[in-house]
Amino acid sequence: MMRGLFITLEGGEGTGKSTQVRRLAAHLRALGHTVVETREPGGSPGAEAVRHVLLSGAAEPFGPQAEALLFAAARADHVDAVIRPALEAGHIVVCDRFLDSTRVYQGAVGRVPSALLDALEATAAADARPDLTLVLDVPPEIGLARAAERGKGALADRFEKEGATYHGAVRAAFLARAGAEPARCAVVDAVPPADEVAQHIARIVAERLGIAAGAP
Ligand code: Z5A
Repeated sequence: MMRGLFITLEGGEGTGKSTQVRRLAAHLRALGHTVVETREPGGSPGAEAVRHVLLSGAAEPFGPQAEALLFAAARADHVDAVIRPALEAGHIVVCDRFLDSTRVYQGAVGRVPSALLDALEATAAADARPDLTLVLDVPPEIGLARAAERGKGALADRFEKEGATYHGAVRAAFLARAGAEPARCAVVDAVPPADEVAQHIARIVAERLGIAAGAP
């Protein structure tokens, strides 16, 4: 049985997930918890190798279904090597993207059938399910401008290079998932400055998970 807490941050490009994963982890550590910060695709040596294949665009010609299989392969390694051991040790895991990203990018936008995604999820994640998912929301033009500013000079990756229509569909699909699972998900307005967003997230985590100083 898993004893820790599993928090995921989701949302489109440049919504500030990585920034807020760091802030939330620091906040929880300051409260005395042991926190594992991680990300997808990646988070374990095997999954980081698959990340490179996915974000370089090497798998794109094979289509969204093949990409879904690769995201699942990376996830299986990440869950086995990092997430499950941390939860079993009673730690808090804060993860930048997880199952909802597959449902949005490969499912809602890539049109991979949900029966296949159900099967991949059962195999790759099994019982490692988020206790709380924070869906960071910004209009795509703001997110893309932030990502462009951060990555100035670098080539856009497989997903960054998609246009505004694509990123609008991603945003709508994340909001739909949050609306369908309100007990697990909370939508966070991620337009305000990062400090404000971090405070909002800390309040949600306290309210939803009852996390205070001491044990999670
Ligand atoms: N993907 C998938 O298709 N299926 C899956 O199952 C999974 C993933 C797991 C991973 O890309 C891609 O894989 C992803 C979906 C797909 N592609 N997309 N799009 P990634 O890991 O390389 O990138 P990302 O997850 O999209 O994150 P990101 O673009 O790197 O952005 P972010 O983490 O959300 O934001 P950030 O790095 O924290 O902030 C971006 C910039 O904005 C930075 O300069 C910050 O200083 C700034 N920032 C942050 N917050 C603020 C606020 N509040 N105000 C102003 N500026 C801010």
